[in-house]
Order: sequence, then structure tokens, then C-alpha cells
Amino acid sequence: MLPLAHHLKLVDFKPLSTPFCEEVLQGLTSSPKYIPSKFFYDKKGSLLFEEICTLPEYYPTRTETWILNQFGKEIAECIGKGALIIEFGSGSSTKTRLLLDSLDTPSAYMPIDISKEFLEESAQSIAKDYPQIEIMPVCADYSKFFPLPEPYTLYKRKVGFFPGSTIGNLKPEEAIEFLKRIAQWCGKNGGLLLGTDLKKDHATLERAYNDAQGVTAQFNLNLIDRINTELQPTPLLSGFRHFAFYNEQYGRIEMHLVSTHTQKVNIKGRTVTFAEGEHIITEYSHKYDLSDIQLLAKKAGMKLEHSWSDPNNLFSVHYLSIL
Ligand code: AVI
Repeated sequence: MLPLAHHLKLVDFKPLSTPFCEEVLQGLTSSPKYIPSKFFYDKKGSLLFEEICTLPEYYPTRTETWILNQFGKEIAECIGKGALIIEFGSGSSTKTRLLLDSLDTPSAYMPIDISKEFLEESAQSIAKDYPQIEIMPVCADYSKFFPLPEPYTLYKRKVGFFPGSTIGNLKPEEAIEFLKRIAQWCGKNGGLLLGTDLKKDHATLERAYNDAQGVTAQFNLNLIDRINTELQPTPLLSGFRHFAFYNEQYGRIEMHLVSTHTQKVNIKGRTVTFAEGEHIITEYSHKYDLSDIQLLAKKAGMKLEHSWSDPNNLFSVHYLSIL
């Protein structure tokens, strides 16, 4: 990996994550059983997710990219000149480039990510391609509040960027808390550019999470491989199948793993049993229509100023101002 360029100073809050084993044990001894969706993203899971984003059935990534390209000028007008763009969970910063290309003289970009390795690489590459922009990478867990490092207060206008409909993976009450933290970080003159997946016919939604090539199934089942590998020598879970459906009542896709037979494993001295047909919840992916976003914004002390969508109303990008 390249060393960080001299002018790039990464601020490392050294975020600690709870050990995989403990969280898995807690989830598998709860009723109903669950595994937090953040555990999808080990090396293999991250590669599978990249593949999902290119699948014909998985429309969110290409549709959001289209929206950011198509409405770049209008988005730039909402954001205004000389803003500090703060991206939460910046990953490879691919969509950021589209945004930075459209913006009218952005001053600075602060990518925040829990993975230091990923962050260093992408910050380095953005710094090389956008030499006129100050890049301030921060390694931190944005699921909790922390004080943003200086000189962020120097920037009069601070705008958060949270694309990819990742907000959908939070429960509604968690999404409100997250938006409230963004409001605290970006302050009264600031805003948020947010990508969300829209509610639509169930067949389109369910196809996106049950692709013909079975990549989403592999992504889901990778959790079982992860448990079997990382919790060695004891767990040996087997015979799970992928299950994804749209839950109309909660407006969300749910991904589950279903045990096809009765089984028993030992995790850290605790016996975990699975009945035949028992489900483990692995992900919620909430879908929002415009009235849902308006309500969400209101509850978080924000106002929905503008929304952009594609001609098929598959996905939307919103600009929310902080009140
Ligand atoms: C990351 N997140 C927004 C994806 C989604 O659609 O909820 C994760 C995903 N799960 C299955 N396919 C994609």
C-alpha cells in the first residue's frame, strides 16, 4: 500500500468493534435468532457485494449512479459553494467522485470509515485526482457520536453524504438517531445528501434480493462459512438456505437463513440448537417513499428540500437541510 501523501493527515479514533464471536452468540441465543448485517462484509462478503451491485436484478447501484450523473447540476446548487462534504462509510468513494465532479468548488472532503486500510487507499487516490480539494480522512465508527476533528469548524457549510440506501439497513428508530447525529455534525447551515431505495412492486424488490445467479444467496450464506471458520474449532453449521422476501407491514426486504434440518452447535460453551425450518434474520433493507423521508427528516430536525428520481421511480436521492 502507498504511504499517505504528506498533506494527507488521517485522524484515527481507533474504533473498536465487539468481537464477532460475542455478537454472534448473542444473536443466536436471542428469539428470533439474528446475525448483525455488518458481519456480511469480510473480504469475501465485500467482493460478493461488489458483484451484487453489477447484477441485472439489483437496480439500486446503477440507478443511483444515473441520478447523481443526470442531476449533478441541481444537486450542486442545493449543496452550494465551498462546502465540506462529509461521507459516512466512504468505502471506495466511487460515488463521491461523481459528486465532486458536479460540485461548484467544494473546499474539502472528509471520508469517514471504520476500515483504516480501505480509507487510506481511497483517500490517497481521491487526493491524487482532486488536488484542489482538502482531503481529511477519519477512521471512526459513525454509528456513535464522536467530535469531528479540526479544522472542520472553519467550514461554514458542512454537508453529509450517505448514498447507497445504506440507511435502509438501519431500523427506523436507528435511522432517526443517525440523522440526528448528522445534524449535530453538520450544524444549522448544513445538510445531507441521502440515497434511498423506493417502495415499489414486490416482484421487482424480491428479484433484487433473489438474483438468478445466486450471488445474493452466496453473500447471505457466507455468514455461515464465516461462523464455521472464525469460531473454530467448535461450530459446524450446515444445511442453511437463503430466503429473502418483502415484508409489506414494515416496508422492508428481509433476508433470512433457514436451517433445513435440526442441528446443535457449541459456541463458547453455550449450546445453540436450531429446529428444522428455523430462521436467522440477517438483514433488513427498508424502502422509503417520499412521505416516509419527509417524516424521517422531521423527526430528526431536518427538512426535505429536494428529491431526484429515475424515470421508473426505482430509487431516489434527497437533499435534506438541517433546521
Ligand atoms: C448495503 N445495502 C444497502 C444493501 C441493501 O440492498 O440493503 C445490502 C444488500 N443485501 C443484499 N443485497 C444487497
